[in-house]
Amino acid sequence: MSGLTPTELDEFRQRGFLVKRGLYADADLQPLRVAITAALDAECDLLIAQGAMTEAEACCDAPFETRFGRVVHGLDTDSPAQRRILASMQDLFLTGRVEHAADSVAVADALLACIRQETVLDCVTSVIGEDIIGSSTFRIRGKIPLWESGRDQPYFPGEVPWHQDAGYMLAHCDAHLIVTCWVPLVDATVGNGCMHVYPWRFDQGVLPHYFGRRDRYIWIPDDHLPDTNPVPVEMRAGDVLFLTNMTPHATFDNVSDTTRWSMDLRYGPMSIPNNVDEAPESYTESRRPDSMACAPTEADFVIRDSAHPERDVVDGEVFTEIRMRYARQYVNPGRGWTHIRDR
Ligand SMILES: O=C(O)CCC(=O)C(=O)O
Repeated sequence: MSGLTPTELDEFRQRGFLVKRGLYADADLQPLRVAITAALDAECDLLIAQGAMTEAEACCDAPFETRFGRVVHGLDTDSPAQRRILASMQDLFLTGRVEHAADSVAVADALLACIRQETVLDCVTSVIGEDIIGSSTFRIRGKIPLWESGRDQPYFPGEVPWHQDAGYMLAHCDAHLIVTCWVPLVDATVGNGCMHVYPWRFDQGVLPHYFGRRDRYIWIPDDHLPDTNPVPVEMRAGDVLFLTNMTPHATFDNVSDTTRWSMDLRYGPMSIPNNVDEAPESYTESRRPDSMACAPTEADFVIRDSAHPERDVVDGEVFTEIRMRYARQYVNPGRGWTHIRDR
């Protein structure tokens, strides 16, 4: 049976999270792993050609699970080569703000295939209906072993503190249920930084977030977290964790020797405020926030429009073009969270 069963749907509604095992087969994820590896190869080749890195430091023979962490840890801390590798690999989801050494369409193609995976879309359809907008705030993350948390750069490798995805979106979007699918590309364990969640219904709403961390993440301080126990969610590669935009979640330091690769994908109903077909220039400082897309600095795209299937984005090149249109769109009024020192 495709999609969520009534029991699963009920569980998702009551707890705000649900794990579906094996929605992606290994062969579904492999093209993305290959594209990530090719992107890392290209960055290393460029740095080797510039004399900023040695062949040995590129760790070409290391397996996918360990290579990225070994490359980063093998380079001098905060050296230009280490910063470059981190910045480019952090931007695998393509903001257009980093010039990649590799052809980025390869990653876009593989990622789009994962976003459009039928088994996943069927489950998303069970929650929000069959007409679906892809929110561009999807990410590919490599959480590196033993990365010092809270460094100045907002790099993904360290911990991602407690937050709700709604905390990052504009406030008028709180009324809309947006589904996050968190998918590990390698097995995710407590040791390598799996997801932790608090059971929390969508209608329980947004908790106070603060800013002021060196790594620039916003977060929910401990005394505002739900009065229950968080749940560590260990998963195999290809399992999918479904969350709502209100589910508090976090990931902590990776104390293993593998890099915890994952992707987080976001799906909204067609009724969600979005920027499909909007010119990025229409985002000006004077525009009313409640007329904006939920995440205004990144381009949304149509995943499924049953009345107009020609609008569906199915091609990696088109997908990349849509993303790139928003590469210089920085206007985001935010939601006015408080700095931690003013608490
Ligand atoms: O993958 C991670 O480490 C954190 C992901 C996350 O917090 C999110 O998808 O909102």
